[in-house]
Amino acid sequence: MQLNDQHIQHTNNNKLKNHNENYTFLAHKLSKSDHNVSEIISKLSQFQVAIPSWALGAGGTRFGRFSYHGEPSNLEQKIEDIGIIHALTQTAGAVSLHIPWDASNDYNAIKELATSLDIRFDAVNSNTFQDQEGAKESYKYGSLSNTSRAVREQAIRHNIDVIDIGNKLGSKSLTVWLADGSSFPGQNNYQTALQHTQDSLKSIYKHLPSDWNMLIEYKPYEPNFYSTVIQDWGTSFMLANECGEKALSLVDLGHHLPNSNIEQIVSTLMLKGKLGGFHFNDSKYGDDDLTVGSIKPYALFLIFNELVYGIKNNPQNPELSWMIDASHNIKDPLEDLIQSLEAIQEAYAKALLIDQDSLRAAQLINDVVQCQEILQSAYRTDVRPLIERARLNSGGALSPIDAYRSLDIRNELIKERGKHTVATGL
Ligand code: LRH
Ligand code: MN
Repeated sequence: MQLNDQHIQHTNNNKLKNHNENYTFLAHKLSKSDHNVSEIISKLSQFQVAIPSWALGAGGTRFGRFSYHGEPSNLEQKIEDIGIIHALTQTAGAVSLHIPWDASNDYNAIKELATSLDIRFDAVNSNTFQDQEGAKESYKYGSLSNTSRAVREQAIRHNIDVIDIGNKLGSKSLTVWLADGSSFPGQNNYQTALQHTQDSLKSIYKHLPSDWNMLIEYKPYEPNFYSTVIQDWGTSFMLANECGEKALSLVDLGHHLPNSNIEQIVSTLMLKGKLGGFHFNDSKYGDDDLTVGSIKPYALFLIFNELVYGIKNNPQNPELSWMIDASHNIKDPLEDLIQSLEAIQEAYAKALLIDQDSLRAAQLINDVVQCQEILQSAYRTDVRPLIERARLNSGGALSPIDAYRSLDIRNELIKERGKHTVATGL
């Protein structure tokens, strides 16, 4: 199923008047306080977030999985679904693939389809946390950190194959997340495991094309429940430094112990020029992979405050990969992703309204109250008319969720694909 301009315009018609009134009021208010509204709109339009190919079907847990019917059953249909999200939101112009879940025998055709839908390929993800049919070695006790050289070499080989696939598609970065760790005290020799991981990452790093990055994703626990080799930002940062300038840290918002100050981690990595990108999601307890901004929207806003500051003041940090990593257990995956995109755009737009100079001045004289006033006046601004205008300017829907429902897209997909298709992924 593909959407065209008529589909979108049809859903916008009865919303334009209300949008124009709200936008005119807000734009007038913001220009009075010297905000460059058209610059903010263009930044929002240029801001493209990669959709995880593994989150277009219903997710699940060990306690169960409830299908959503009409799920994509191959990579082409996954790209089409991202095309639908992008047509509606105009901010999902990229996909992050996961190999072998997205293995294909015709990557040229995949690239052509994606290009026709104005979708580019962001980071490609390797997978050494599951054993593949017919694989010689098992990752049960780890991959790049495994005590067995044969297992480590199989995992290194896989990452090199993933780079080759990414190269065919025009991707420019490899994401490495390792489940490697232990579930019981005494199970692992931590130093040996870390040394093996470092040496293995260096072997992979040697195969990175000159214009590529390697994004090292950290996580404190799960599926191992006592220790994880790449457990936190410090370990990822250390390994990235050991590998070289093309190795960077990837911040998955769900990969932090409760109450971690993630925006401080972001600011530190940017200052050191080692922040590679994000896996946006939200969580209440663990790596819950919930809709972005659904639990802690203020924390997301504070992260974007550090990003706006860093993008302006840290030229040493490379361009960032903006990606979602979520799992949809009870919501329609496409609606869930649309809500996540909206929350990301909202946090970014509110952060762009922060008067950074006044905040800096208040920080310098330790006017703590004023610092909070400056932050929260931006956070309390309803920026939705700005996001709507950015979408409208790019040919998107004023309200993507309303459009998705009024166009009855889920039922159209079920008509096309049937009720029993299952998407590869988590
Ligand atoms: C691990 C993770 C990683 C992906 C997987 C799908 O929790 O965040 O980014 O490989 O989810
Ligand atoms: Mn992730």
